[in-house]
Amino acid sequence: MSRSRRAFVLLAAAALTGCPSPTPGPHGDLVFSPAQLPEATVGKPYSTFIVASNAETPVGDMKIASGALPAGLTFAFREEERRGEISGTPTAAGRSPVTIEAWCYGTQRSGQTGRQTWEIVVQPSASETEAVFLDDAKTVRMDFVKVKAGTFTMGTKGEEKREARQVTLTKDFWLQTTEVTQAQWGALMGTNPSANQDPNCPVERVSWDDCQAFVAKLNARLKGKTASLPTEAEWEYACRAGSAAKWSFGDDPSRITDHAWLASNSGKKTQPVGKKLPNAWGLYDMHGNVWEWCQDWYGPYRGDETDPAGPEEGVARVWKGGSFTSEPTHARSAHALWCAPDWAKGMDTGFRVLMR
Ligand SMILES: [Ca+2]
Repeated sequence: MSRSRRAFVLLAAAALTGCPSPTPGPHGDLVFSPAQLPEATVGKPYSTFIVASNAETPVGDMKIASGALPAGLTFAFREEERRGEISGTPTAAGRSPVTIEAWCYGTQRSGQTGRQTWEIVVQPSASETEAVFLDDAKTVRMDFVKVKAGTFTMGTKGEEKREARQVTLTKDFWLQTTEVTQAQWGALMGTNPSANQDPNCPVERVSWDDCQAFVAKLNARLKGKTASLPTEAEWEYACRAGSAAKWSFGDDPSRITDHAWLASNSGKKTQPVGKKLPNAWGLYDMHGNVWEWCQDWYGPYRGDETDPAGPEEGVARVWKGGSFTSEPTHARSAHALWCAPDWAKGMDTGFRVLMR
């Protein structure tokens, strides 16, 4: 086997196994580094170089052969420096496998090609968290993350029955990082109405009225804070976590099963909370698993608003986020359904708690 042929086989093996690249020979080989890309963090600038040759085997070109970069990052071949660069500021947590292919040029290794696959991991940004214990022995806890006040576009232009509008939330709040679990429900209510019984799964078959009873019991335990359901605006703002895209991680539906339990991957039942990737603010299962009751009556938007709390009266309360029975489009950040507040038969309907 010729030397260049041997080098190519070694590179192909490295690409398949994810092993570190082979050591360059005396005339230079096409090599990739680093073997593993450093992790990125949402909201923090990211820059990493992919060098694909040593000095004696200049790289002629380099491109993404398959996969997609996390939202907010871009790939560029720096022709003058003969190397690839991934840079930008990630906007959503997640994992993205990406295969980069390089070609070399010049007399020694002309036409040599190599590929390597990396997994780019983007972690959520560091955030303020708080735990609330639901029993005196401190065995059952609810976790909350601080959501800072801000302005966002609520709804999606042209895709919802209600026109998109600008909404400003003037007060910080704390939102539960997961849906309320059956263990949490049981600790305060002493019951478990759920169809799919599992303490780590979200409680379901709860009406909006039942949620108010849970919140009242929680408020009796809280000191210095008040719990409620989130308004639809608060829920959607937290779900988006700074993203204007269809889902918190972007517009690519092929990535949704990293973030959500939907009809395609749930096995037709609820799943334990917090097992999929969180959004950029550290909130889990905002897309999928169970629909989440919001505080508001469902109704038309009233144009741009500050701290909107929905219509003053109505017949149905808002559901957000889609469930384990949903298609991706029904799990979009902007999408909403509605239901009578005393309806408690939804095997895919639960909630999460807001505190301020
Ligand atoms: Ca959910």
